Amino acid sequence: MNADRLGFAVALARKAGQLAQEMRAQAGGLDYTIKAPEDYATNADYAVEALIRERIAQTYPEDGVLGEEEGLKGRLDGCWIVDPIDGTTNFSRGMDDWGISIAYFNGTEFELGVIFAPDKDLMASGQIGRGAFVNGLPVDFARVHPDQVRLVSIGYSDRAPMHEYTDRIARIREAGMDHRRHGAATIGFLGVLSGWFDAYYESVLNIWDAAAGLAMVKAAGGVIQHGPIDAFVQGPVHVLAHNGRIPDIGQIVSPVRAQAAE
Ligand code: LIP
Repeated sequence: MNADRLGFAVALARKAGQLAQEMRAQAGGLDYTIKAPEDYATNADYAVEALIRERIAQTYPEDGVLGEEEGLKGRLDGCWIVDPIDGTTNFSRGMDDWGISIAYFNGTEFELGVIFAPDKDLMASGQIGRGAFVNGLPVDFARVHPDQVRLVSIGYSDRAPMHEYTDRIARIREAGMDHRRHGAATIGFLGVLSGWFDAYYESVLNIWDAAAGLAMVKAAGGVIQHGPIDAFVQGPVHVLAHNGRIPDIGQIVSPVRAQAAE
């Protein structure tokens, strides 16, 4: 049975978020697996990914799944891209800036995406050609925030040199804008969709952190840029998503890349 993929993903993200919250609330707390100095997973990350894989296999057995914890299983051209818990550090410390990220990649583009932030009770969903929504309300980038100071969400990890990050902040400030960092790409994307931010950028980001957000910002009529898909499925690339109100944002966040693209 092939249900509507977007509706399926929304229901699945909600179920996944509930499981993550329940596991965090259990007596004894979470178990941790250290993957690298700045990178760890909890037993909830693994359990949520297992749940998502199981439900996809039941409903869309022909589809592949590329997940943060277990990699790619099955085909890539018709594949779900899943971050079971994006922002694991925030999640495990009890902060609310984390999300479940589920996207569908049709072999050419990120066709649909869902981000659910359970502690904020925010559900974003979108599909190319059908627009994007946050808690059922259509995303409308034409609605201009009266604040003249543009707000840019930027991600940073130890996968990039520190000076790259501080230089970026300096350029954002020099351009008369302000910035935020949340430690979870899903929150950056959710912020662009919700109107909190005008743009989100991260120079070194994995595909499972970004696929759903990119699909939704594009579906809502925003602008997305990222490294080539071939490179993206192999490892992290740069990612930019914005509402179209800062035409030179690419040059501001990454002058080197913008020049290379000219
Ligand atoms: C996180 C991203 C964040 C990045 C972190 C990490 P995770 O994802 O959402 O933007 O800066 O290094 O990759 O590992 O919590 O799923």
